[in-house]
Amino acid sequence: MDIKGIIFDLDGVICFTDKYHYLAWKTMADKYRIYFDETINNRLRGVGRMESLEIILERADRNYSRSQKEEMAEEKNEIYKKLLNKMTPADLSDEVRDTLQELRKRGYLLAIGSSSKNTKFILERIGLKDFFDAISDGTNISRSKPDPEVFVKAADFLGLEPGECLVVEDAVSGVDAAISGGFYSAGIGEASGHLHVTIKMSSFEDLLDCCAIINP
Ligand code: B16
Ligand code: MG
Repeated sequence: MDIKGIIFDLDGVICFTDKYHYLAWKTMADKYRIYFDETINNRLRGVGRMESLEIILERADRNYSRSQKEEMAEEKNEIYKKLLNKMTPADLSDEVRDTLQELRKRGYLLAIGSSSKNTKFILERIGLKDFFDAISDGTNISRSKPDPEVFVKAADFLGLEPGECLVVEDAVSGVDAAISGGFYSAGIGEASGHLHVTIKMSSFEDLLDCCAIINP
């Protein structure tokens, strides 16, 4: 393997906005009396906003029109953004900050590959607005993970081929996307249990040892 670039998922890898996604969807689902719990929430990891709403609506006992669905997704996003507003650079762990800085020192190109349309706002809140060499997010894709589009664009923005990049993911849908796009993958959390993930990580700083083994 000759890894030149590392593409990081955002939610669940760089920061823990996943808890805010859950709270926001739960508030929306309760309002419409739709059953929603953490197990259903896990299926939303890495999945785009409207696709996430469709998964939640599997438990609804009525149909909603396109415009009603757009309104529901917007309501969720407003609640989510209020929660994001409370984030500060203290929400970026020392472990993630130090590991990113060390990877940069070692000469890797670093990018974000996130399905979220709120990516730039979140990076600004946690003090990483200008840190990455490229950002590919929900605003520049038309297909959500497990489609590889978000990572293919990230590699393209870095000027690299997929086979020169390692994708770091917490979601099974994200590892599926990386594999189908021809990327190496590193899984953390739920994604570390993926059968075909290239590297299984138990913590973010594991990346330092993994990269030293891959590119000695
Ligand atoms: P937004 P990631 C994903 O981010 C989240 O995991 C997923 O739960 C969310 O629905 C999606 O972003 C869209 O987010 O509503 O902010 O556009 O894991 O790809 O960084
Ligand atoms: Mg994620």
